[in-house]
Amino acid sequence: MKFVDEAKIKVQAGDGGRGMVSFRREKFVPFGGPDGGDGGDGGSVTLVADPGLNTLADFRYQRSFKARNGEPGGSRDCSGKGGENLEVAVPVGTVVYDVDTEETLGDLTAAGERLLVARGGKGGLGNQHFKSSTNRTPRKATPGYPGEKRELRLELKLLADVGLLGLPNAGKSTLISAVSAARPKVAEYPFTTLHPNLGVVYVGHHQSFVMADIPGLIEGAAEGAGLGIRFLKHLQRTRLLLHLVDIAPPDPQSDPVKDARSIVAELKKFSPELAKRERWLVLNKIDLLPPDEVEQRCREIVRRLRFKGPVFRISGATRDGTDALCRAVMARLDELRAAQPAEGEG
Ligand SMILES: Nc1nc2c(ncn2[C@@H]2O[C@H](COP(=O)(O)OP(=O)(O)OP(=O)(O)O)[C@@H](O)[C@H]2O)c(=O)[nH]1
Ligand SMILES: [Mg+2]
Repeated sequence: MKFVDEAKIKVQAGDGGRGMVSFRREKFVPFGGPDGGDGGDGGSVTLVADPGLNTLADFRYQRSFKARNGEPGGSRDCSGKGGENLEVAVPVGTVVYDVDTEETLGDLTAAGERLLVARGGKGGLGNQHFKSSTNRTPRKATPGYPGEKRELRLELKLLADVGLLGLPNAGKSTLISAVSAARPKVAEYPFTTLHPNLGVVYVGHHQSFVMADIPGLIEGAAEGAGLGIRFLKHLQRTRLLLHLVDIAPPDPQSDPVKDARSIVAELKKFSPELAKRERWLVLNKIDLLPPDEVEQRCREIVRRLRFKGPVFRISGATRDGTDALCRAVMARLDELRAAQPAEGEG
């Protein structure tokens, strides 16, 4: 099970400008010395870790990056202008490999961290460097060196920001399918999901978060019932948990409140720390009941659970309420990040 996002890009640094051959031409100075300037250095390409990004998806559209060449040297000892460097923003956590050598070039783990991936070519030397006691009129200058070129493979291990918790059939996989490009299997029997799935949820243009769908939990999971609680480890680095509760379970004997409590009990057995993580209640499948009944059941569930945190009413199937939920999650994640940056964030 691998949660990686990958992209291949080409980077090319600028070539150095060539050196100039030129001689001083001044009134009353018949034989001016050499005054050809050096060429400018080519621009380099540097990757910069940007905490505002969390996917490599943008590299599907732009795959090649080239920095500017240096300008050639001029007369009168004028050096050519250096080519501008090019910075390419990548998400924090990106590991960079050279495609040809399979060598790891670096691992951008902290916001603002930089990695030079293609060095600009040095500019050539102007003829002023070649004068000597025996050669006062050198006609020699050197061309600039070519910039480095590389093909890179970028790899990003996705870390989930938000985890979905709930009984089997609560609708976790349906929700992640509704709000992200992840397409886990959805079915009306319990334990459809056998391994975690991650999805990137886009909110607006440049914002997104990563949601993790894990297999359903049941009472006794800590003792191995159902699929057990081992998948909870995938939620350990999340900042927020969404606890999905089916408000209209098909079995009339089942009690959503009791079920919700048992999930929290299993969570505590797995990790008291994870049990203290911020957890929102997401009452799902509201499309199955008339609005007044939804209202009444939701109120009762919240009251009996004595739940104090944010409560959302949604339908993963019709997507009713899912936008509002995702926007609220994004806003909360921004707040949490600003208050306490995770390792690797600035
Ligand atoms: N009417 C309705 N049905 C839903 C909704 N969400 C999920 N379902 C149905 O509920 C059943 C279970 O959905 P899943 O998304 O597979 O549930 P899950 O929580 O991922 O279940 P496990 O993977 O087994 O833990 C499927 O038959 C879904 O079609 C909803 O909002 N409304
Ligand atoms: Mg599922």
